Amino acid sequence: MVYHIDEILRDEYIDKKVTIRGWIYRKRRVGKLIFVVVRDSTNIVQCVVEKNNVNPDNFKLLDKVGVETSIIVEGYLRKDERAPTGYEIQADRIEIVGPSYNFPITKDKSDEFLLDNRHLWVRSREMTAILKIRDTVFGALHEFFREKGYYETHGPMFVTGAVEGGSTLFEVPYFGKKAYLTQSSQFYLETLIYSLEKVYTVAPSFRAEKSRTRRHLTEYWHAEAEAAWYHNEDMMRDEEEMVVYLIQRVLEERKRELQFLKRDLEILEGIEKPFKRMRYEELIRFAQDHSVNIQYGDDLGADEETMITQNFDAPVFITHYPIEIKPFYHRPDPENPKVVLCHDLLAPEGYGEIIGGGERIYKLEVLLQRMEDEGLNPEDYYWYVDLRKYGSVPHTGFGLGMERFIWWIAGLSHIKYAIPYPRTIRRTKP
Ligand code: NSS
Repeated sequence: MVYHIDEILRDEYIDKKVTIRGWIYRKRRVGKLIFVVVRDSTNIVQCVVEKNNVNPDNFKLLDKVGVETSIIVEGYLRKDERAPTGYEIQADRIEIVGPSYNFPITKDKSDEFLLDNRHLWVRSREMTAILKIRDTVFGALHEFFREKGYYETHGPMFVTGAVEGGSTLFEVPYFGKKAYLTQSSQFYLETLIYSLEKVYTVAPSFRAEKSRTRRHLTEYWHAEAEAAWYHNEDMMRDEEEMVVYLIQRVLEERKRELQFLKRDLEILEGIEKPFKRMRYEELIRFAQDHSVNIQYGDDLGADEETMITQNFDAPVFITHYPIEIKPFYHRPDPENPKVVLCHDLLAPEGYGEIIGGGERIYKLEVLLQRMEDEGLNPEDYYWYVDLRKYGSVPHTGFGLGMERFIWWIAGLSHIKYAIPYPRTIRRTKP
């Protein structure tokens, strides 16, 4: 019977006949023996192939081929403390399926080389661990929203206007006209709450970010939600519940992968709701007290986020940003219209912003005034303005950068490791 490696690494399979298939991870010849460590998507196992036990041609071929050769091995499972995962397969049949010679990825390759060969590097045990964590996060996100009564929906990727300011729009030719790649599905989700009330989407967002930081991609996966009748605090409660849920699911399902990546689990295990809330003005004072060079009215840059959140050991919500540094759609605080009812969630340990969200302006006159202040033409946003004319309601939403989240949870050094094929300012291949 064909098994996945992880299934058979247990005492009940000792002396049983098993077949596994995978790729050669390591190989070494000792006299009449070849030790091959085989990996599949689940784990690795050592196989010992003795010359006289298998077909002579296959033995010869096995001796010649290199790592990443695909192979089928049949044999008896034995316990062996010296083998990397505690067991060994004593082979009596091997089959080389697809040989591999001179696999380009060897030890000590540069980061640039690994990125150029990402199509091969995704096979590494590091990337495999990260991709499994990513899978769990995406799955758990859908579980969370569905359980909470949100409907999944979708906005278009070709759009004609900016959500988060014009400077990071990618322009694309569109049959003789201009279109842009979406920065956020928010405005479309806002239209859909009038049908479904609570909606979410997981979709790519595109940002022509010129900055080269550890936290910016030009294409990233964006989980966004929007809910009718919600105020800022209502949404923050859903978000902290979501973050705790995602962490809990990753800890349940992917502890082994986190350990493989040497993630400090104690911090993750200690994260519970409610998260601390801090107003922007408090954050600025906190930052100044911790020698960060920042003034009231400044937006947080990547360096400031790193320095500030190195002092945190749990996520913190920052609310009430000055109106000038947030996009036009944010609802001014009725108690102090110089600030808006928004929230960013900053992850601890130097990771920084993972969520941006807030309450939206729902009164027509206020929206038109804010658009005028920002020099925007309401005609470009006619459908967004329409929502304030026909039964407008208070509503709130947010966007979570999926790679930012995975970057933090997996404790990675750069966001580019959180996605199979990163797109950055200098990279569109492979
Ligand atoms: O610009 S955001 O802060 N907010 C929005 O786009 C809102 N329109 C979302 C909403 O309310 N529906 O981006 C949201 C999150 C941000 O906190 C990051 O986690 C992530 O999107 N983000 C990014 N991730 C990776 N790379 C880049 N360049 C990036 N930009 C934002």
